[in-house]
Amino acid sequence: MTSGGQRDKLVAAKEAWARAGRLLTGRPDPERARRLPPGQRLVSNWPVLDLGLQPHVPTEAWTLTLDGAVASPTRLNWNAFLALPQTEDVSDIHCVTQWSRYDNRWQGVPTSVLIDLVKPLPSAAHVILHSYDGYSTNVRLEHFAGDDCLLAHTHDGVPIPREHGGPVRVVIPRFYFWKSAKWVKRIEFSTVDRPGFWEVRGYHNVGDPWAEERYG
Ligand SMILES: Nc1nc2c(c(=O)[nH]1)N[C@H]1C(S)=C(S)[C@@H](COP(=O)(O)O)O[C@H]1N2
Ligand SMILES: [Mo]
Repeated sequence: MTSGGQRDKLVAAKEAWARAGRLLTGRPDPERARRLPPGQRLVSNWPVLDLGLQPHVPTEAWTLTLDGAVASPTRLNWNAFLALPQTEDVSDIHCVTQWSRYDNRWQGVPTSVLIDLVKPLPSAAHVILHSYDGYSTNVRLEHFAGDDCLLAHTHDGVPIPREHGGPVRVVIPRFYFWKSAKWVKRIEFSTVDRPGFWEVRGYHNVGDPWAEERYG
């Protein structure tokens, strides 16, 4: 476990990257002609990135709250979550710190199922994801609803390990991986946008890897 001092250093280093515009190539790929976005390099391992805190959330104690600008706010426990329709999706990971990892096979509940469950109000245009470690990140509702987006409990056939966000993490493949909240505990639907942990520290509000939306 990382100490508070190490954690502050890590966060400060990443903020400095944003100020310096590190890793920007100036050659975006808006047509997504290449599978690997500009400035990324392919890895075969799976790096762990967090704030130095990996919460332990046993499935018996796990709940997911869905609230905010919705008609039917709800809270799911583990069994209720597993009873929802499940999906499988294979996608690539692109982390803003430059690594990409291809062909991740995720299993879990499609975000579209959760959206149908709570029925966002017509005014709800944003989703704020809150996690058990105090992390948060924001995404537009239309992007969160993408057909490759899910709340995953399984990766490549095994339960997502604690360091990678188990028991349940968000997966939003079209954006840099900081948008994919690990250890998710609350999905807040909102009429107003609210930048999350990295977004207030110099990282882009949207985060499209092919547009090199690393910072902004
Ligand atoms: N709850 C939470 N989610 C998080 C983070 C975090 O610190 N806490 N880090 C983000 C960042 S910056 C990245 S790159 C990915 C890393 O996921 P991984 O450790 O499974 O590779 O998780 C994202 N989701
Ligand atoms: Mo990241």
